[in-house]
Amino acid sequence: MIQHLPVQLSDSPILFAPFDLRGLRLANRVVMAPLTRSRATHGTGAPNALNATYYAQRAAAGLIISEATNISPTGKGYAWTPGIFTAEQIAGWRLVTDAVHGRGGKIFMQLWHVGRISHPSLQPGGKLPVAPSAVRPVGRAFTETGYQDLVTPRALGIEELPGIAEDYRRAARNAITAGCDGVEIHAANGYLLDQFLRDGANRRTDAYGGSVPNRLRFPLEVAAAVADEIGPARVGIRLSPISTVNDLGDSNPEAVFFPLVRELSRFGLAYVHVIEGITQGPRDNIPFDFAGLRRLFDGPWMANNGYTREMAIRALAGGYADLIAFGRPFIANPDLVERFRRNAALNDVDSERLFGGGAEGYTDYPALAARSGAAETADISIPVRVECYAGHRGEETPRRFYFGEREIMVSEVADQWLAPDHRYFKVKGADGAIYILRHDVNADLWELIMFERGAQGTRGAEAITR
Ligand code: 8OZ
Repeated sequence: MIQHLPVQLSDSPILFAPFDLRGLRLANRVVMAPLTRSRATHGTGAPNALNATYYAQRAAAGLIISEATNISPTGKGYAWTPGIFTAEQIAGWRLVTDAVHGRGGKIFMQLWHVGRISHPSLQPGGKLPVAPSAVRPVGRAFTETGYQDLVTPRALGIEELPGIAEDYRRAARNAITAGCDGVEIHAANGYLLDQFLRDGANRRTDAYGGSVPNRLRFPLEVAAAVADEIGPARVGIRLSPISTVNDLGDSNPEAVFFPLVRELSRFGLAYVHVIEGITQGPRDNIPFDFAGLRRLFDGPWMANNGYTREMAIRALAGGYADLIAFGRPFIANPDLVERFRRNAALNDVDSERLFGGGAEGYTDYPALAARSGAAETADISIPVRVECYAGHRGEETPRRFYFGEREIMVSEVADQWLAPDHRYFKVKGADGAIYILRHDVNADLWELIMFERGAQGTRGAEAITR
């Protein structure tokens, strides 16, 4: 029996339209931005089960970009950040990628070398951090014993650069071995590659400093090495042309970033990810032509910095961006996609618990409570692959579905409802559980939105992945 339900439908289908990221199908346009949380295993820098839970909770994002991840011991600049240069770290990341994929998500790893934004206590042998030039940044490093002043770094010799490009290449390979869908090269926020790009930190007089082509050289060599190693379609890059964080700036940002993006456009990369304005800060009234920058790149464009749901819809609908990355909203709202879908209120971030510590302020942010009424009980939203047969009126009816590796045979369609843009199916699985599947008929996207296992009385996403 088919009923029409008064379902509150989304006014923003563009946010939830799938996206083809150079062959990788993303369920929607809402990206989880890279977010440093400093909760990797102490001593080893390997991700752990708590980290896997945190990422799995956020797997309804169209794409997760991992927290910045050290490509080498000298690339590290913050206490308890994860790495991707040891077997233990690769195994730790496998926990994360399996958990994300098990919930139908996709994940890229952000590859990070901090350059001068470090401290001897975080460096192998207590040595000085390295940078393009021996220019001391103003600021403090987050060390295991608290904040300490940044120091004057050691300028890299030209003969050392191929080794660092090789570290990026190996890290990219390791990320793929760990199960990541791709990598994002961190060339933003005043870290090593950004230090080469901008003249506030690059005072070199060799082939890697001075003119704009020289300052682009090392970042482009790294992009080429990583793209060569894992294929350009699995490589994104993050830029922050006018951000002043980590004491970095440039005397003429458009003169640097326009040619850079023009060059990157030749690679066939997965995407360019741009932080507009000052990272975590103001984004308006800043003289930089981001729309002009976007036009120079022939490929997917990801925008970031202080976007709201409405700003994101406008940027996507206007054709400026293909994907929008959300940072702090994703820290506080594991179900951010569902909240955007319902246009629901967002939790606030607990700023005291951003870096270091355990589950508090990390995996304990509440998801929306379930509502009553079949179509409104969407306390989970897991993209699923559904195989159908033609029902008695020729309409598609689920026969079986998969989330991650798990296959559920449908033994009975107990009920179904129609809404203007969606169809809902209440089905009984061969495992005895009741599932509600939602089909977005315009986007041809299926999601599992509700789960009940009668005997145990458990329901929701936790029960499904158990
Ligand atoms: C905040 C705290 C620590 C690191 C960045 C990786 O700015 C970071 C970061 C941000 O890109």
